[in-house]
Parts: sequence; C-alpha cells; structure tokens
Amino acid sequence: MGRDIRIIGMPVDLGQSKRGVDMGPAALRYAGLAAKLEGLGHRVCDSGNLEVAVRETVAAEAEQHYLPSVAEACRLTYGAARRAVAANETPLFLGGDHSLAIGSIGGVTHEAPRGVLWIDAHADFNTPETTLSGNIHGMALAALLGEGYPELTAIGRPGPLLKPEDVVLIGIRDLDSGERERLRASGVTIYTMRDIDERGIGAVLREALDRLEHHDSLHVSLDMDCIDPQDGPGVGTPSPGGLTCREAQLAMEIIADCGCCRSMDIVEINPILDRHNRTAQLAAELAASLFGKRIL
Ligand code: 5AB
Ligand code: MN
Ligand code: MN
Ligand code: MN
Repeated sequence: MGRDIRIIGMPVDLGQSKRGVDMGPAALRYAGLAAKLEGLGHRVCDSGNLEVAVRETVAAEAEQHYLPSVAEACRLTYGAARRAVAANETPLFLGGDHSLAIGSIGGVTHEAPRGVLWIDAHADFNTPETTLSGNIHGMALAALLGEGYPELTAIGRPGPLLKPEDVVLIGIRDLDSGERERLRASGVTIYTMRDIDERGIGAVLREALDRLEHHDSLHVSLDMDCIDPQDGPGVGTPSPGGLTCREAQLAMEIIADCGCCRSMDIVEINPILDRHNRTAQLAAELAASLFGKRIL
C-alpha cells in the first residue's frame, strides 16, 4: 500500500542572500523525516544530496546573482526528479532555497503535467525586470511559466514547464509592486492570507483542489515561510501574519485525503536562524500529514 518515497537533498543557497539555507536538508534529516514516513508504511530511500556550487567557489558570479550555478543546480534537480517519476517513486526534495523548484517541478512534469500547490508567503513571480532584490528564489514560479532569464526557462525541455491553470498559490501576503501586476495579469489562481482569514483554510484548500481537478497527480511546493514566524522562525525571508501550525497541518491533511500528491518540495529552512530546529521539525510533521498521518 505504501509509497516508494525518494528523498533528494538540494542544498542550493545561491538563489538568495542569507547564509544557512544550504543546511536545510541536514536539519530535515535530523528532524527524523525518513523515520516518520516509514512509520506510516512507506518505503523511504534517501539519495543524499545533489551537488551544488559552494558560494565561496563561485564568487565571480555574485554580480549575476549566481545565475549560472543556480541554473546548473536546477538542471541536476530536473534530472533527479525525472528519474524518480520514471521509477514510479514519490520524490521529496529538501532545500535549499526555492529556486530548486524550477528543476523539481520541471522534472516531475517531464512526461505528464501535474497540478502544483505553491504554498508560500511570496509568489516568486518576479522577473529580472520587476525584482528589487535580484534574488533568483523570488523568480522561480515565473521561470516555470516561461518568463525571466533564458538560462532558467530553457531547463530540461523547451517551452514553459507549467501553465497558469496548473498552479494554485496559497498563503500569499508579501508581493513586490511589479510582481503584483504580473501576477494579476497571469491567470494563476491565488489564495492570499486574507482569503484564508475570511473563509478558513479548509474551504480554501477544498476549492484549490477543485481548481486542479483536471490533474490526477499533484506536486506540493512547501516554502516554510508560509508559516507565521512565531511558529516557523527558521527562514530567510520571514513574513508576519502567516499560517499557524494547525492551519498548515489541516492543509496537508486535506491534500492527503485526495490521495494524489506524488511529489513535494520542502524549501527555505535556514537552521542558523531557527530555534532548536523547530521549523525543520514542523516541516517533517507537515510532510508526515501530507503522506497520510492521521490524528485518529
Ligand atoms: B521565497 C522578494 N519578493 O523577490 C524578492 O522565499 C522575496 O522563495 C522573495 O518565496 C522570496 O526578493 C522568495 C522580496
Ligand atoms: Mn518561495
Ligand atoms: Mn517565500
Ligand atoms: Mn524565503
């Protein structure tokens, strides 16, 4: 009955400015991720970490925000994702910053499209024209839709890796002004924190799943800064007014009920900024809920 879950670490920290996100995969392993999933009856195989340039060795790329090395990390991730899906596995990508999702989502959709639930405080919908920081992790979703640096939109296969109707954003509360305009014009479905406050996370999640009903497989891209910084302090771009632990758990439990989540990213955990690994522990618990853990 259980799934074959393939853990794939991608310790990329080049898509953003703060140090420490490269330790995310280790923090998640220390939090007992594999054991939690095995306890649910899944077979878990950990591939270790994919290789990515260490920042100090690619200092010459700093001016271009490490674009060549981020693109290379995404290419490697794409290949690993594609192989896992071809082997009928459920890949679980441990970041690392959110730029890795260009590779993970690109790779898991190589053979067939999937619906994507992008759970994040941010929309990651900037292009080189709209970004204020220059950081590539803020451009990941735009790149998946085919917009932005050609180096990022040409990964894995030609053409956009995702269509707007394949994506639903949840938990959004922090947009740059040019990014907001792009998002409004994009056709992507967006549930902001206001929607969640007004309607409740349960109603929002059920509607989000309805929107992706035309897909029989889903990918969950979980940026841990979706969580309120009180409950998830260990992230590089915290944003107040986020999901509580329970709201995030309920979101995972409702997705689990549909039985169609076949890949996941856990990104943006920064152990240097965390307290006693609690953000990684919460993420491991959320992954367990997503893959079938029930209270009763
Ligand atoms: B994350 C910001 N919009 O572009 C930018 O954590 C933040 O993957 C991006 O969601 C946050 O730098 C990227 C200000
Ligand atoms: Mn993100
Ligand atoms: Mn974010
Ligand atoms: Mn972040």
